[in-house]
Amino acid sequence: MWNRELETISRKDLEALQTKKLKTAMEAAAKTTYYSGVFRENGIDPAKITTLDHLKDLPFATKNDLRLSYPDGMVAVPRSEIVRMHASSGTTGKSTVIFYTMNDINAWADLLARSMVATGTTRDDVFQNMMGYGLFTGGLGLHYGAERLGCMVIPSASGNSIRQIQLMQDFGTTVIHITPSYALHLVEEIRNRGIDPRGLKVKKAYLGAEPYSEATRDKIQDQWDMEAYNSYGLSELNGPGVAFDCAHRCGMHLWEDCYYMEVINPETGERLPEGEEGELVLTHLNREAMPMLRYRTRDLTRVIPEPCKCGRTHRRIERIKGRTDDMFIIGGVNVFPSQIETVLMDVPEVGNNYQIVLEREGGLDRIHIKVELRSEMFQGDLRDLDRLKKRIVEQLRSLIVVTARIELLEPGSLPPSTGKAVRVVDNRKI
Ligand code: DLL
Repeated sequence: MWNRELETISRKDLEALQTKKLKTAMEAAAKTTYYSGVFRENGIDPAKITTLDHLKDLPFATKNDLRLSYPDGMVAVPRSEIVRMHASSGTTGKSTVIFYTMNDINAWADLLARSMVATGTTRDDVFQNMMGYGLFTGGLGLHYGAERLGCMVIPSASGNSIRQIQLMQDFGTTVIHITPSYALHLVEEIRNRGIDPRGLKVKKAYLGAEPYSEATRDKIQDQWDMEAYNSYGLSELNGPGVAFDCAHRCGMHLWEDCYYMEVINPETGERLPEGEEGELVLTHLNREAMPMLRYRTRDLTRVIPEPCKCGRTHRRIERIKGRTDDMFIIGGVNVFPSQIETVLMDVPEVGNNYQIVLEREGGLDRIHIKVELRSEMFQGDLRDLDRLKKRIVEQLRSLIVVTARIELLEPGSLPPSTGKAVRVVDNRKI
């Protein structure tokens, strides 16, 4: 284990540690514009926090609160203390931006080194990091963890399959970090080049950043002849390293010395008994730059109450079952249908109805948008339609970072909406 004392801490001592840390976290939060307002409105005094139960009086924080607090309404330290920022993928910038102090980066790297060790990775491994290094947290998050552990890191980032394959072959990569959809695609690319993926040295994959099923994990493991470990995290709570499979691969240990978890009924907001499925709510227990208390992740899961065979006392959560909002993840990019709608409705030629269809082709996610145009558009030149299509594709690419296939339709072509419109049809088998 990376830190045996912390990873096998008794539940009683863990609770005492969490309580102590919660008090500090709330005192830090009080320095932010956002939380000082929330505390004042709800009559909360961080100095009086003596049990974890006190957290119940605090309203939940949401992605929208982060957006409204942009850029620094949730920041608790002076700008000179901040050493890095990240932003959630697939957004236009003015949304969820996360800041870190040097201590935050160190604590985060430590959690990832701990997670990697839990899967059996050692300093002898060659770690190829195929996650985005841009504003996304996936790349740098694991990068620093792997370096801390002492692996040789290949910071290859996502995409460019030919180079990925070459790197794996030339440097004998043993562990990869990759989205499940890219793992499915890359294995095809490897086979297309006449290479047997099972002959490569890759023995482990860390899969995360998007939902996938147990069947997909099995398929990936089988095609690559390796072990796949589930990794969960979200930008608002640092990024990856919130919860990670251990060597037993039977649910992800949520690192409870750093994150306090609650599972709530998404309709009523009430806390559910342990083991019941609901929405995960997380409190970061030791972040300096950007304290985050009772954050509604919108992710559905349940706590596995039984102890794990590995001996770690931090409870496990099950694979994420879905979300309580309409966000979907396409090729690792988080997209809200409303973002697409905003782009479409900004185009004067666009009519009233549209549909987003998600497909998986050759292991890659594709987004296909069917758009009804206003009737007068069909009296003009075909070239105009072509130009319009290109304009919509460009707008979507620059504003939401997705490349969509656009199909322009005459009015009335799509099923009319009677009640709640079905805007997204997900044909991917995930
Ligand atoms: O996806 C952080 C991350 C990077 C996690 C690399 C794991 C590996 P965001 O872009 O903010 O951050 O997206 C967070 O992605 O709320 C979930 O809905 C989804 N998600 C992340 N990991 C998993 C997983 C990163 N293992 C959102 N299974 C989260 C299912 C996942 N969904």
